Amino acid sequence: MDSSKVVGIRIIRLEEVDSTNEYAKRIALEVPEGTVVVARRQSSGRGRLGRRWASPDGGLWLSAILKPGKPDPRLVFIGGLAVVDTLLDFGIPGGIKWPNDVWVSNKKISGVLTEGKGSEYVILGIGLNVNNPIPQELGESATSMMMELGKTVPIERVLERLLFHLDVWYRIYRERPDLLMARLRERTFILGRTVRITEGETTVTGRALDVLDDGSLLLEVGGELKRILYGDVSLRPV
Ligand code: BT5
Repeated sequence: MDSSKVVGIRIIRLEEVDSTNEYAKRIALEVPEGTVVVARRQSSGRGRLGRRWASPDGGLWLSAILKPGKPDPRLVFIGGLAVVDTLLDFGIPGGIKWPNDVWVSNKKISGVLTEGKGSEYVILGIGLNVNNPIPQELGESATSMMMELGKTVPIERVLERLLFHLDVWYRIYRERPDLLMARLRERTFILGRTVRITEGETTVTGRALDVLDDGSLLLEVGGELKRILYGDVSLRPV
């Protein structure tokens, strides 16, 4: 076994939990870095800003406890890149919608939620639709691996591949963050496109030019350059 492996050194499996992120926060200080919490279903799965994340049986809902020593907005990209690589292992091409979504065929298949406590830990939460039904209220906006492939997918194998890729990307992040950012730019499908970014009450529309080294998005708005640190991106309907 590779002794330098970090993510997935210990896996805590739960039948049901409120949220794997919440569970991970409760144990973060007592467990070694790389511990992963995975649940068959979540009763209160969450997205950003307290939004609901549908987490029925059949999907992959997990949180990895990382201790990188400091908060860093780029940590969320580890999740997105690992999901894209995992999907590719199953023949599904996907792309990252900065900062935290993975999309396939113009639909959301995965979301990443990072939450931290100062320099103590960062929880990297990942939701990936595998064989689970997509709730009606999400309509055409979401997809699953099963829907893309037209057959059920062995979820244990998906978990194994995802943990493998998370471990690889976490190590790349620590040793060569420039390589992480280079791959992120390749995988971010919004670059070059006109996007609308909403953060709270503020909305700005412009052309996404680049993801900068610190993880922020460079936007061209009416001939001016703007750096966006955080927000919800939607592609402008054409
Ligand atoms: C996210 O938030 O995309 C981050 C989702 C993180 C979920 C994981 S599951 C394991 C861990 N434990 C948790 O409690 N959370 C993490 P955001 O960008 O805010 O997107 C939320 C929006 O995605 C919702 O408002 C819905 O529109 C949509 N959505 C909800 N459930 C979905 C699903 N299963 N598949 C696709 N889209 C979904």
